Amino acid sequence: MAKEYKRYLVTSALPYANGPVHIGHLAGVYIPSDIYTRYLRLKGRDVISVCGSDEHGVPITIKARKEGVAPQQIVDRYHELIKRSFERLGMSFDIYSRTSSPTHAKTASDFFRKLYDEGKFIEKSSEQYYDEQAQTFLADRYIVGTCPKCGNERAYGDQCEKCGSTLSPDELIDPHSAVSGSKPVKRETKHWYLPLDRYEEFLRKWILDGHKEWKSNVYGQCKSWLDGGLQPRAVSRDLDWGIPVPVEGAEGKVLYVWFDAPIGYISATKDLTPEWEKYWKSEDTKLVHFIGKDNIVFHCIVFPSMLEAHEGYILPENVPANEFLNLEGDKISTSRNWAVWLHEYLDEFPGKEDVLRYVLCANAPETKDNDFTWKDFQARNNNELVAVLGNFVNRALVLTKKYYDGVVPACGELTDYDRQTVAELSQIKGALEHCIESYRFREALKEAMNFARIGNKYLADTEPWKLIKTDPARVATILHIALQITADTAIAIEPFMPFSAAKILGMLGAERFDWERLGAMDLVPAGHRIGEPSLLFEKIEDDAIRRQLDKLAATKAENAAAEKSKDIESQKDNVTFDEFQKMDIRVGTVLAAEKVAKTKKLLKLTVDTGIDTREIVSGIAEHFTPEQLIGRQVLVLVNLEPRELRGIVSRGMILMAEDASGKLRLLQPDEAVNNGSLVG
Ligand code: B3M
Ligand code: ZN
Repeated sequence: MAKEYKRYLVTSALPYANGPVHIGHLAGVYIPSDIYTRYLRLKGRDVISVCGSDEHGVPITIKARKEGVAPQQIVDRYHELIKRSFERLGMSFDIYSRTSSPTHAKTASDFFRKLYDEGKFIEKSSEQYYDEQAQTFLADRYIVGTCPKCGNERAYGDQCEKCGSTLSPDELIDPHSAVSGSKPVKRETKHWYLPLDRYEEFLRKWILDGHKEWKSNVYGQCKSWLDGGLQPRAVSRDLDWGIPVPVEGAEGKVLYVWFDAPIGYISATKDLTPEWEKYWKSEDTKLVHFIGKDNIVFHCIVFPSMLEAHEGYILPENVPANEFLNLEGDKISTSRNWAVWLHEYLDEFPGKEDVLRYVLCANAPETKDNDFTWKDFQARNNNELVAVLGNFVNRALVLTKKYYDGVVPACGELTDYDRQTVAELSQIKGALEHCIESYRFREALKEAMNFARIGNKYLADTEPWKLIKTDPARVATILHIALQITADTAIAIEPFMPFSAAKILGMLGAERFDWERLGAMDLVPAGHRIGEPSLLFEKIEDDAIRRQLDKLAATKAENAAAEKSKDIESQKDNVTFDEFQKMDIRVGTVLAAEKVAKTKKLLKLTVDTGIDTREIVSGIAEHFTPEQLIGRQVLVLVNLEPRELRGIVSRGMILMAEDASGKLRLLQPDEAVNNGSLVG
């Protein structure tokens, strides 16, 4: 028997205030969160929904540096834009706060200080990368280099966006500063670490034993994190933007953004209600975190360990993280401007907030990554919203207006078909509630739409517009029933499409209906006068979609041009002839080649360099098959320091050039020469 909760606390991932919100954020986090919250309110539950801007962290400071402004200006700009966009889309948070607020600063530093005073941190000095030009330590996104897992040359010090691996700066190959581009040096610095390894047992018990019901993508990721063994994680950074570490001698150090941000849920609740502890510290509260899959480790491993260490807080009952939404077959990317930005959508499709809510719910990446296409957006609007929901509501209202001057007709004798239809409708509420309460919002939306689907079929099967001449009494019954189904539709779609639900209520001349009456057939009594019918949805024409596709094509072209200009690197500093002489480049022949297991980009080559036969690992698997390379002569930098890649000692580098399309090309003598021939 599911536990009964007195109240609900719903959190939604705090969007970084370094850019606008896009459809990936909405489909992954905010639409499901809003559906769930609206539903709980309609059920009369005591529920609060908190969100806010995540305003610290390196991405914000990098953007501020790029624009030559203070970080506060960046977060002020985007906090307002995000907050306003959410409001326009009908996101019904009870509070949309921000982590640069005074309440948050105090809450986060008090939280840290309690763990510090109770000795819950490990204090450790270590060598960290430091940029002598910019005079700053290089944490997270401040340092870039080659990903050891996939060869991506633009991996960050904390994460590789290409393969999704979590990295540490020391793992990067050829690290350099994202601030000045210079090669960093190592410098000693002290930080505080949360010893996650000490919480492994607690986490195993709480998640792996206690929450087998969690979505498999979430449970699976937690299991692999735990099976991989947890390491102590630094919870402070050498940065001048963030919440100062509240410890003597910690000048120039701030809380790590992923330590401070989740505490933002608590500070937002404090700003919302003086009774915040009722929500955060009582076992009668059900806490649910809505997030995207890249945030699972922070919400299921790190934050719960912090709460456990602090004591007194409840833990999330569920974390129904969604996977990622792609756009026209490509990963959504803020940096590449490959996105549909919410504020632009709202400007370009005025009055179509519910269309976006509907499509992003119907297509939500609930169990696997999914793809948003403008064609599908248009099809769902035209074939589902216009042709089913809009058409049904419009016919029920217009025919009532036409035949009864807008007064709801009395219901006569029911036929078997009427009774069968009413019975079918009475099944939907239970199915709809079960889907929402198990976070399956795509299926829930289909259930909600069944009222309109069945209503549409009911009118098509009974054809009142034909009967009106021969059997007006029957038409009165049909339209009486159709109007009840219209009212049921307004109730059912409110969590998903609140704007359309309100419009239907207005056209019915009704205030609102109690959710528990969903499926009833006596919502709009005979004699009641309905309002003026109007179209709920309008068709989206091809030219509107063409404009969006042209916009994306222009973005793609800009990115390609930027890539090209980025790739024509400016000339490096001059070198002396003696320095050049140090490079030992030879002609060699590839004797064997094979893919490196569990990587997408790496090949292991066996090369006869004329000096010896050696193994060289090269990030060219996406450009060449092993078969294409065997027997080919190549240019090899043979005196490059050996380095270990995926357990293979690579001794040298194969020289390549990238063509205009970005494909790598071999460099080789135009005629066969002896292996070992010097290149100079
Ligand atoms: N700011 C959003 C992200 O990783 C991140 C969420 C914080 S929730 C506490 O996209
Ligand atoms: Zn990678």
